[in-house]
Amino acid sequence: MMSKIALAALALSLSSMAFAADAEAYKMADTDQDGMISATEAEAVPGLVDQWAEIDVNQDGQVDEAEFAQFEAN
Ligand SMILES: [Ca+2]
Repeated sequence: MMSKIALAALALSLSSMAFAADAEAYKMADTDQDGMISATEAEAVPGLVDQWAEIDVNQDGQVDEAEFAQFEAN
């Protein structure tokens, strides 16, 4: 039986692994490395263009890392 502390530590390490994977995917998608994913860059990411209007929460025509993390979480 795992202690609550061990479970909490496990949950924390799993969530930071998921975050690292998101950050890696984000870097891959940001082909010009300007820190934002443009609509053009999004065309290379499966599913991203389809959900663009929902993902681009602030409607600035770019997807930032927080918006992308939300997309990855769905
Ligand atoms: Ca970019």
